[in-house]
Amino acid sequence: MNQKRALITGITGQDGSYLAELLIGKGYEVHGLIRRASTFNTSRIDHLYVDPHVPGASLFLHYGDLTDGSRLVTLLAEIRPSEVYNLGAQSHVRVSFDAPEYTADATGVGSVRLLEAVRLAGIETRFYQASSSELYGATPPPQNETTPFYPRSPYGAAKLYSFWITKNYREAYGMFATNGILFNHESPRRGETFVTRKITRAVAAIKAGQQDYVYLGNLDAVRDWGYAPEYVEGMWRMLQADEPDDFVLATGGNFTVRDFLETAFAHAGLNWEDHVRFDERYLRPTEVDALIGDASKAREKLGWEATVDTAQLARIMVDADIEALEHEGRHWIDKVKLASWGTAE
Ligand code: NDP
Ligand code: GDR
Repeated sequence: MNQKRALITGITGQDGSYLAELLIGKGYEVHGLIRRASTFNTSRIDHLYVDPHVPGASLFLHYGDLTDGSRLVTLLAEIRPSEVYNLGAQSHVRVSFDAPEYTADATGVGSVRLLEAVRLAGIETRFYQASSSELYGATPPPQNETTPFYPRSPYGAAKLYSFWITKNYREAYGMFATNGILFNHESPRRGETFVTRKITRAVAAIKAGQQDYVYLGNLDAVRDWGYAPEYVEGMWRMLQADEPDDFVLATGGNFTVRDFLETAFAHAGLNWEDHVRFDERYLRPTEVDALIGDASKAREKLGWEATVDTAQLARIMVDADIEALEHEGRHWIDKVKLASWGTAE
C-alpha cells in the first residue's frame, strides 16, 4: 500500500501540532509549512521532529508563507500530497481589528493561493479548509451547516471568503475540497492570548503566588469550547469521507467566559472574583455574543462526537498550566509578565 502524504499549513499552531501527531500515528508522511522567523517557532512540534536524514523520518518542514503564492505552487508540485490541510491563518479575532489588511491577505486570500497551487500543480489531492464558527457572528444559536453567516470581524470576513472559495473550487473544478466549520477548541497548547489559556495560565501563576490579577474584557460572551485533539480527528475524518462537504464540529455546550473563570479558578481552590479585573482594551469593536454548535451532521455522516465538555477542558488546562509552572519555574513566570504587558490581545 502507498504511504499517504499530507501537507499541513499552520503546523506550528495548536491544531497543526495535534494533527501532525495524529497523522504520523496513522503512518502518514507529514509535510509542514513553517514561516521563517529569527527565533525558532516550532516548540509545539519539536517532540515529533527527527533528522530527515534518518531512514523512516516522517515529518518534513518547508519554509513558506500563505502570502507567497509562487512558493506554494513549487511546494505542491514537489511534495504532491494526497491530503492538504489549510490551518495557517492570522487566527486572533481581536488582533484582526488592528491588522485587517494582513488578516485578509493571510486568512482570506491565502486560501485561494493554496487552492490555485493545487490546481496549477495538477495533482489529485483532498483539501481541508479550517473554517470557523466566527462565520455565524451575529446570527443567534444554535448554529449548524444551514445557518446564515454574519461575520463580525475582519477575521470572520476573511474566513467567509475562504469558506466560499473552497466551495467554489469544489463546484467549479470537481476538487475534493471540504470546509470544517469548527467551534472554539482549546488545549494546553492553546495560544497564550486566547481567553481560555489566558485564564488557565493566570490561575497557575496566582496559585503560585506570582501574580494577583488577570485583566479581561467581556465576560458575558457565550462559547462552545471543546478539546482540540478531538477536533483534529474530525478534520481527518472529513477527508476520508466519500464526498467533499461542509461539517460543523462542536460540543453543543454553552459556557460564558464568566462560567469558564469560575470553573478554572475553583479547580485550583481560588475565587475568581478576587482576581479578575476589567480592561477595555480587550473588548472588540463588534462582539460575537453567542456561539453554540449543532454537530448532528458530523455525528451522522462521520461518526464524530465530542466527548470532553467545557468544564473538563478547563480542568485539563488548569492542571497542565500548574504543572508547566512547577517545571519551568522562574523563566516561565517572566514570560507571563511579559505577555501581560502586551496590548490588544
Ligand atoms: P494558531 O493561531 O495556534 O496557529 C496558526 C498557525 O498559522 C500557526 O502555525 C502560524 O504560524 C500559521 N500562520 C500564521 N500566518 C501565516 C502565514 N501568513 N502563512 C503561513 N502560516 C501562517 O491557530 P489554531 O491552531 O488554533 O487554529 C488553526 C486554524 O483553525 C486557523 O486557521 C484558525 O483560524 C482556525 N480555527 C481555529 C479554531 C480554534 O478554536 N482553535 C476554531 C475555528 C477555526 P506561526 O507559528 O509562525 O505563527
Ligand atoms: P474567539 O476566541 O474570539 O472566540 O476566537 P478568544 O478566546 O479570543 O475570545 C473568546 C471570547 O472571550 C472574550 N474575552 C477575551 N478574549 C481574549 N482573547 N482576551 C481577553 O482578555 C478577553 N476577555 C474576554 C472575547 O471578547 C470573546 O467573546 C477563537 C479563535 O481561535 C478563532 O481563530 C476561531 O475561529 C474562533 O475561536 C472559533
